[in-house]
Amino acid sequence: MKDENCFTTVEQMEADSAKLYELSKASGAQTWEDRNKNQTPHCKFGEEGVCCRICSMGPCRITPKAPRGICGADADAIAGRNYLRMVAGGCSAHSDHGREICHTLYAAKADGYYKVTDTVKLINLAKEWDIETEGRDIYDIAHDVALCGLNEYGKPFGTQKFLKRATEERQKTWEEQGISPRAVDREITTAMHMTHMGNTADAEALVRQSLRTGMADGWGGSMMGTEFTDILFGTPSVRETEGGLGVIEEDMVNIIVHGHDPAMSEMIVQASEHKDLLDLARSYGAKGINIAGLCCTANEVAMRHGVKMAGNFLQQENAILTGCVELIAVDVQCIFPALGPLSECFHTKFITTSEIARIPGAIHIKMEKENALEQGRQIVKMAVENFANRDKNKIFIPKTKEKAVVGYSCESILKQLDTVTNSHLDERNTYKPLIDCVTSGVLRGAVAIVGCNNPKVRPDYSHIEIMKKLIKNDIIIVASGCSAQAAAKAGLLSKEAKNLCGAGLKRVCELADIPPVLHMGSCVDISRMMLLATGIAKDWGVDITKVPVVGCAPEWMSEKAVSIANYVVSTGIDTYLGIEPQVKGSAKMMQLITQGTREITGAGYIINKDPHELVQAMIDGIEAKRAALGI
Ligand code: SF4
Ligand code: MSK
Repeated sequence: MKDENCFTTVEQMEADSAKLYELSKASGAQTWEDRNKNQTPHCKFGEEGVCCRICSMGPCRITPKAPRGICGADADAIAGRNYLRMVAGGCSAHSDHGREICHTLYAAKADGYYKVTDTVKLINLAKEWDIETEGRDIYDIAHDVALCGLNEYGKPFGTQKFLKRATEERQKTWEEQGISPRAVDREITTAMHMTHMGNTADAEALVRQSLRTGMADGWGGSMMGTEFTDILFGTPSVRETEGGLGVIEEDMVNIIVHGHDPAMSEMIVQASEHKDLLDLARSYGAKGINIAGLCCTANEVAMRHGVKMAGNFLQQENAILTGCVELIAVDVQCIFPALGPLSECFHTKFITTSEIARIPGAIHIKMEKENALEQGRQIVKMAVENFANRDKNKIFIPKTKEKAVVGYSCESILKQLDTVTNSHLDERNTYKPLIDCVTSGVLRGAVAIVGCNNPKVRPDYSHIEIMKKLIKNDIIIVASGCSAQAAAKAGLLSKEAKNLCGAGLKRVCELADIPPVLHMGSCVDISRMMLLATGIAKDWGVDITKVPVVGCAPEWMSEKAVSIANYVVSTGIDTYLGIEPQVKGSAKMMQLITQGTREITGAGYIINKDPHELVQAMIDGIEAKRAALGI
């Protein structure tokens, strides 16, 4: 059984990256490390959120000597507008992804490439949305559900249907505070309109719209993205895989899938199992076809097929630098434009597949729902035929990889909890066993750790340090996105990681047969975490703000993360950030996001760039919630 010294450390990961970086120079490659040097120090006005370029009288920058822009907007207005625009950008990305999945479900047919896999989930959702199910063909139901979902993006009246899943207390708070989101597109448009020149200059109003726009993401677009993906490709179930650059195989054709929307990667995974393509790979001297993932596409296919995870956000270039990636196929979001020129330094073919993400230097194969599998085959064939073009002098695959258990959807968690309560039938399909562990003190609480990497902090270090300290303190973790992959690389998604836990969490891991860090999926799957927290609050019978559960994004970088943080706070969950939101130039905005939202939603941000201080603040926050509950 592995002990503390046997898991891959951040130092080992850094040594791998350093070696790859060094070798990259011989290939004429440039990586984020080079560009980061060129970009630092960053512009102070941008970093503090007090540069406005919303109209062409500007850009206006706020200084003590020039406290207002030409139109009279002050630092609070400018930082607030920039912040809301980040939320709108993030909400639009998640929600357009969710909408695309709705369209994929709408196009699903019994003899098509996209089919309904989880019929139970489909029928449950149809019933939730008052769509007739009795005696109807499953695809007729699917089309009605998809249409109903699509309507959530642009309906003229009413609020998001999924809000009804929340606790009554949350629904009441959202309604009273005026942050229940209407149609997804409406909230994004309102955010853009409010921040147009000559509109809202009041920071609090901008923060309120940030909360509502974030809600349109988490309880709208993202939640639909998750539900519809499960219906199409199956609700994730527990399965084993591996994580780390060592999953790239020297003697196989390696294809990397990267991005977020699994419609493309699902077809590539299917095609890679076709006998004729495997035979073709063998005919080129390869032992087979190895698919590995990056970023959230990795999470999607790992949870449903056990596909291995090559790495997270700041490792996307490293994968190509191994010299053994025949092809990298991307869909949407978090894809470095640098992959175009970088792949040209190697034999790697770089394929874009979405009109949303067109990148110079890529071969563009627009995925069409009617031809999706043929296109998946075309991509796999291209990779196989490229195997012979490897340059043997450019090969270096780090050996580091760890075992990982993935696929903890809410359904999987409930199922796992049932295994420990088989004698208490009244406690089946509930979170009560988990709640009992928390109230008895065996577990102190739970943390949802999410988000990206960011060169502003030591990549992966914050994720891994924070997770290790939490599990040592008997705090269970749910993780998604690139945070989950950081955990995978460090072995924290393996069952052996129980040896890094405090006695209470170790016992829970043994009884429930789970790792201490539960992989819940991709960025849109943070909606699963909202439903998990909601389920716990309902089963416990306390307000969600009182449950000893907090959220954490130690290394976040994207607009999507700002949107997520807004819906997590709106859901009543304190959110600990390791990167400062770019509003520091406004004391009022800093007050609003850390304290002001507590008056509106009962939760706010705690910000600290030092991971050790941040994790201690989390532990203190969880203990304070326990004390308030009298446990
Ligand atoms: Fe300057 Fe106002 Fe225009 Fe912004 S909106 S660029 S602060 S004049
Ligand atoms: S992929 S949004 S870098 S978590 Fe979802 Fe990772 Fe952040 Fe993209």
